[in-house]
Formats: sequence, C-alpha cells, structure tokens
Amino acid sequence: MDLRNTVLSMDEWTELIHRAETGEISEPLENVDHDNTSPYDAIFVGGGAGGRFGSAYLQARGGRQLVVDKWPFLGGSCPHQACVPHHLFSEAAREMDYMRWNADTLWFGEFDDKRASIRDLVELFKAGRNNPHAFMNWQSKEQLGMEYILNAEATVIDAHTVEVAGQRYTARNLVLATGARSYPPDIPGIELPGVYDFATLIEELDYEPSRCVIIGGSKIALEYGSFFQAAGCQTTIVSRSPLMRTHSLHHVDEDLRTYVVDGMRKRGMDILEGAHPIEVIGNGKVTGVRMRLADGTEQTIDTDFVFLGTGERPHSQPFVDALGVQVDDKGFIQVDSRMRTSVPGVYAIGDLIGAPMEMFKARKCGMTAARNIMGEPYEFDFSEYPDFLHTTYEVTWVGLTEAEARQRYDDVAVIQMPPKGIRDDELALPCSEGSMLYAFTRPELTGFQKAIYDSKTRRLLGAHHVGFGAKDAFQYLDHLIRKGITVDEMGEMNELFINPDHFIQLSRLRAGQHNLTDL
Ligand code: COM
Repeated sequence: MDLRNTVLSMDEWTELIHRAETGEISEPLENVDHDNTSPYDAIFVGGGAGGRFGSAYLQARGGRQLVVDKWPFLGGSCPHQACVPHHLFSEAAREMDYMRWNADTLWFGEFDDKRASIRDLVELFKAGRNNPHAFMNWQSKEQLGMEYILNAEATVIDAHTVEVAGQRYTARNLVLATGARSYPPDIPGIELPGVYDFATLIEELDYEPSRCVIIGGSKIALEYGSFFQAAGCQTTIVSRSPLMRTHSLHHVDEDLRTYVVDGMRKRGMDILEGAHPIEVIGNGKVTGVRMRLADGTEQTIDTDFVFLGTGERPHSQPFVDALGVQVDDKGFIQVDSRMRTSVPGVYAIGDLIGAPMEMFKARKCGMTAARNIMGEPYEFDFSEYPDFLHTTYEVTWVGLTEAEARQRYDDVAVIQMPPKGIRDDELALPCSEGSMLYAFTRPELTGFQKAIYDSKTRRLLGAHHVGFGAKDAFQYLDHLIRKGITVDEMGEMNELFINPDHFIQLSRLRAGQHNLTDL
C-alpha cells in the first residue's frame, strides 16, 4: 500500500495498523520516495527505538534513510509488548498496593483482589496500544520525513542490499536493529502452555492466573512479580542469584537492595535465592515447578502460571548467515564505540549488541550510527548510566554504591534518610508525592534514599532512591555527576519543596562544613 502522498489521521492510522495486525492487510505499508534518485545513506533493518531515532538523526543531518519493520508500526517492542505495558502494570501495582495498605481506612474501601484482574489489565493495554503505534507512524512520516516500509520483513542480501517483499533496495550502509527476545532456560516442560514471557503475556494470556512462579531474577522478574503479587496472585521468584545482584545490574547499593527486597517480602512475595528450577510440571498445561533450593533440598510449587524473568538473546543469526558479522558467545553482535560491526559499512545497535537493554542506549546507538554514517566520527560509551526498576515503588540509582565508594576513596561522607541508626518504622521520612499518606499511617513504607560524597573533592559520587517521583531527577543527576557536581553546588540548587528525593536540602545541611561528615 503506497502511503507516500496520503496524510492519514491518527484514527486512520490506528485502523490501518489494526487491520494489518489481524491479517486483513498483508501487503507492505510503504512511505518510499520513488521520485528521489539519490542513493540511501543507510537502510535500518528494524524500526524499534534504535532504528527510529537513528533514522530521525540521519534525516536531520541531511541524509537519506529507509527503515524497514516486520510490524505495521515503528517503535518496536517498547510500545507493543515491553516498556509501555510494563509501566502500565507497575502503575497499577502501585495503586493496588496503596489501596491494600490503606484498605478500610479514611475513604478507602475493602480491597477486593478478585477485581484486580491481571487479564483485564492486559486486555486494556491491548485495546489501547495502537494509539501510540499510530502516533509513531504519523510523526515519523509527517514530522520527521522518514522513509519506511512496514508490515514486511527485510532480508539482508549483502552489506549494501536488502530485499523487502520481492523488491531490492541498496544503500551505502546497513544498520542492523532487530532487537532481542526472551530466552527460556533449558529445562523440561518449559514449552508447556501456561509458561509466559513479557511478550506472550500480552499476546496469549487467556485466563486469570491464580498462582505464579517466576523463573529468573532479572529486572523483569521483580517488576512483573510485584504486579502479579499486588493483583492478588501469590508469586514466588526462583532466582539463582540474589535479587538485584545479577550480572546485568551494576551499582546496586546494599541498603537500597535490602529495602527493596524486604519490601517485596513484606507484601507477601516468596523470594527463593540460590534456587534452581529443575522442571516445569504439567499435563497439557502447567501445574507446578520443581526446583532445588539453596540448601540442596527439592521442592515443588503448585502453580497455573509460570513467568520467565531470565534475560534475552539477540535475533542475530540471519546477519551471521548473510554477512558473517562477528558475534559473542550468546549471539550478540560485536560493535566498536561507533557501532561498527566487523563488516565494513554494517552497523548494529540496540538490544542486538547486548546489555544494557535500555531505551537510552537503543536510541543513542541509533544516533551514533547515524552520525558516523554522515561523516562525523562519534563514539558512544554506555558503560555508566542512571538505572531504575519498579517494584510497587520506583527504584532509581546512579553512580557508585557506598561500598564501591569506600573502596575507591579514602574519605567518604554518606547522607541518607532514614539516617543510619534510625529504623524505617521510627521515622516518616523520606516522604513526598505518593508517600505523604504513608508518612502518617505506615512510616516504614515511605522509602529510602542515600547520597555519597567524596569528602576530599566534595564531589557527588552516587545517589540511590526508593520511593516515588524521583526518576526524572536521576536523569539530570547522572549528567551533574559526570560534570563533577559538589555538595556545595547541590546546596546552591533551588528545591521545589517537598521534593521527592530531598538531596538538595540534605546536601545544603552539610555544604557549610569544612570537613564533610555523614548525615
Ligand atoms: C518508544 C519508541 S515507546 S521510540 O523510541 O519512540 O521509537
């Protein structure tokens, strides 16, 4: 379907995407400038966050791009199955948690978890997700001037050629951006109906789970597990590593970890660390999970719902076969800091090149490839970044942990709330948006925060927060830490009181000190 000279409204896009998803429209959706005879600077194979932002940047630099995606929309798995539903579920988890803790007080009614249906929320998401899809198609075409072919898979022929729906397109460069998928552990029964990952949860859940076992201890395990538990579905996490101590997460402060994991247990979740799943049991459908516990004993948990929180593997084999691009032992495509693969003219970006599987990395990888393709030598180092996850809280962190700081610096000052020596149930701080009511009803639920300074240079080394409303601040704190912000400069900032992370006011209380001490 040639859409080049048609401006579709949001409703028309939504309808078109729906018809393509249901198979009513199987032809490619094309926005290709056939009158333009100049060669493409790059073809982006995959139109997720990396492919879309890379395309936008390349366009902005005056280049010509084409982006191809098998789905009938741009934006990739984020708005379809991953970040957007996860944020919806995490917001629901927070709400349900709030309703439960406050049940039968003030204006709150009894909390009835029969009405907190996981399946209903999945259906709500599915009914609404084509709206963001429509917007991304519209924005990419009407505002960003991108050329694209959607609803059609690209087959890579060689380093300059892809084939889409029988048509060949050539470019100076290829940018590979097809992402990663869940990677089920190799245990018997893992293929049984009733075993889900974040994608099949959205596409295939057709009953209300009554009991959940999560295999794996990734971020996804904590996030989805917190949602299932909050919805009244008793959840057990079975993780080989201690939670938040998996190799894909770095700079997790031990006090923050303790607050988070204790909080999950406080909400009734079972967390089995050091445990190995042996088998998913079932008879045409999941009925249980058999596992070996940390003490070596075996246990079977009866369940009708198993969820995978074990990490992802890339979709790289077609590129290895067609181009011989170098990959690591897990199949992630190896790139240098300019996103160049081992094959000249071929770049790879996003989840396809490995951790962190984060939005900022995907988008900036795309931008990095675009800059280099357009002749600007540009490197992207994503070894350090602000990080977050959801439980029924936002958990955010950036920079060094207290233990890391003490290893690297002689003299460290720690500012934290509650202060060391005061229990969280003794003090209704920190509190702000989202935790004011808890401050007056259940002080131990108001959250936790910590900032770490190098006393000698007075520089901020790390910040850690569990609560609500501080995530935005961490994007800027990351930047300020890189710029070397000091406790004195933190104290100079103007807070919007009562601010969720409190770092400004607490830093100001110490900024006057000649020799920095803890607070
Ligand atoms: C975000 C998708 S949901 S994209 O990064 O805007 O393409």
